[in-house]
Amino acid sequence: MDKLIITAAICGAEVTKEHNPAVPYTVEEIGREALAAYNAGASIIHLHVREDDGTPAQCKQRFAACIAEIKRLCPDVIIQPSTGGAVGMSNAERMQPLELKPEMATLDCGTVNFGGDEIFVNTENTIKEFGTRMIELGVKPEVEVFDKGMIDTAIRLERQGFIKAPMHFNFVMGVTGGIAASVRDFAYMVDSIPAGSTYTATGIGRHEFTMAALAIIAGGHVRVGFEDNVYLSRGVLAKSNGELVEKVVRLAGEFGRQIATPAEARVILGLNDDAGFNRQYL
Ligand code: KMH
Ligand code: ZN
Repeated sequence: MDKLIITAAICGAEVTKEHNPAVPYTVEEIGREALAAYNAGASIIHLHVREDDGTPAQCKQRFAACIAEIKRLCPDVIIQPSTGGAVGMSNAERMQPLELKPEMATLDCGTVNFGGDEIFVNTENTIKEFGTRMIELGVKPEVEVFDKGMIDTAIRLERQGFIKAPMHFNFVMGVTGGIAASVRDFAYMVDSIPAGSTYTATGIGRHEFTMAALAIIAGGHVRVGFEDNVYLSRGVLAKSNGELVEKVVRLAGEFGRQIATPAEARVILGLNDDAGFNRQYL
């Protein structure tokens, strides 16, 4: 079994300091949270950015500033900007961080309800546009799937040349409007991806660590972080993203799964392969 890649989604677009005062907004705070996650064992930082007042941002300049700060503090970590941004952003806004040629970025493979009137829109043409630009710029997509049908979409678009194989998926489970975070549905997702693919499991809210445990056992990888959950355990707020990563490391230790360094994660994900992915640091 491969070593375990831990991704820390340190910031998100929807969670705020009202949910947990440690949620980072400023460049300095984002650097602090990335470092805490990295020191605890994260090899990938999934990155959203904010204005200093917490407003979700997506501009290239803010991403560049945050990436520079993270690289200063943890030079070898893999940085994975979000192209999902926040609900309501235009495609042009969302694509901006790709121009910085990060090693990875998210590629959301379908539209999903986020509860109430919130809809996270990813039409087929959006996915094709983002996928094409990622191929042009040598960015490895993390294929974000909120339901099983999104896996089928990704497989179809890979066959049509909009995504390169082998694909790396992120099963986002337990979002309102998406697939449930159940053992049955986790197994269904794992069984549905093509041979040779890799995957990360993300459980939302109270499902964060149950999905992590399943992925640890099944040979997948794990994402945790304030974007998905702000609690260390029931009713106990995490003091930092580092605490959430530490808990995954403890769970992995109990099951005898070793933790991947960023260099090892690059090998597992094929980031060093001659597939046109960006190897240089920004
Ligand atoms: N904030 C959501 C609208 C991604 O990072 O690609 C989208 C999201 C997915 O978080
Ligand atoms: Zn995200």
